[in-house]
Amino acid sequence: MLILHDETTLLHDTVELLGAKLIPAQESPARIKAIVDAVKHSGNHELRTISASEEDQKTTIALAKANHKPEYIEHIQNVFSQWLKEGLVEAHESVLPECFRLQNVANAKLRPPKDIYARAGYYAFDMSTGISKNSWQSIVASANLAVQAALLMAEAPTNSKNPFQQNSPKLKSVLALCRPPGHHCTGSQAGGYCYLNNIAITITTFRQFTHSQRLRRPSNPNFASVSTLKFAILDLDFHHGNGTQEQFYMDPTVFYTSIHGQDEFPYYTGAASEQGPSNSPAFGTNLNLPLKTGSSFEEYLAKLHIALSAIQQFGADHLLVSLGFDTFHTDPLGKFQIETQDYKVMAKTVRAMLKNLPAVILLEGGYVVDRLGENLLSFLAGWEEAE
Ligand code: OKS
Ligand code: ZN
Repeated sequence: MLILHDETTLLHDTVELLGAKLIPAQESPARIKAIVDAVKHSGNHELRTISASEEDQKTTIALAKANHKPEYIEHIQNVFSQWLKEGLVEAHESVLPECFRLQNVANAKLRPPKDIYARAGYYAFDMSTGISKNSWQSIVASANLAVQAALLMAEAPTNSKNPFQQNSPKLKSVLALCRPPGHHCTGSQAGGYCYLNNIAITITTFRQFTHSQRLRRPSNPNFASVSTLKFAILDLDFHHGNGTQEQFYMDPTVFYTSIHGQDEFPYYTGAASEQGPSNSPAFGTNLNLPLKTGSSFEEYLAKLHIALSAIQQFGADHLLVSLGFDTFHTDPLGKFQIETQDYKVMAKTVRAMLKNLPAVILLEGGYVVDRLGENLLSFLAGWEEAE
């Protein structure tokens, strides 16, 4: 497997609220270090360590603006230095929200507070998304890994019978070691350790840079006959990807399916009833498969088959995987009974059922740091066995 990594993703280092205590965030730099060490040690994969140039950073931020409000992006980028200047935070500390956005306020136009202290709560929905001195650099580096993964795959053959792509090199899959993760944050709120939606940014990149998309301009005589790219998102993290679901809820060209802990974080989304807007072409392009606390791998596999059949039926051009290892049986933030060898079966099942789909795999959660490496290697072994 080609694996993309950027050392800048290690800089983000923050705290979160757990019960009554502030603790070092469980989404830590050590997670990526452990994975990189294991990958290097195995010698089985091509680890490509990249560094986002200024040009890459600009492109990534421009692509992020298709999925997030510009003022939200500006806030995430600048809040730490603004708080530092005002003496609200020390250099080694993190920005955390105080007062969250009110919902359904009658007769009031909801707008960002003028107070920079208050604004942290306007642009977040929980207290697990602290912002440290170098967080922004890591957030952009993480999203850039997603962009670079998409750019590599945009050159690869797709199902769209694009004449331009027939002689392109065949890259079937790529894994990006994104950190921070992305599937929880919405267009204007950080949450669940997520700041920019890496999956959404991948899709924007494909739409912008795939050759077939250029064919879709009305000036092209083949315009009407060239179909729109379709994407399938398979969210294997323990938690429901509320941010990703929201980004594509109205979009009939993107199918989102997720297997996740029922009634777990982020608590308000992830029900099977969320199928897309009724009476719209996007109805049926959202498939939530919640699983009870303590579910076994057999129960997980049954849901996985449902998700994969639905993706087959949808007929996507690209597969995007939100890969989390917080489904592991000892994970502090997950409650499934999944073990290391199960990830091999899981990945093999996915790849066997979706063999022809070019795939971008992005890292999301997983917090048992000293088992992350072996769990990822197990997943990749199964994936490559079926590829
Ligand atoms: C407690 C932790 C809240 C975030 C849990 C979910 C993070 C995750 N403050 N999402 O996929 O792994
Ligand atoms: Zn998770």
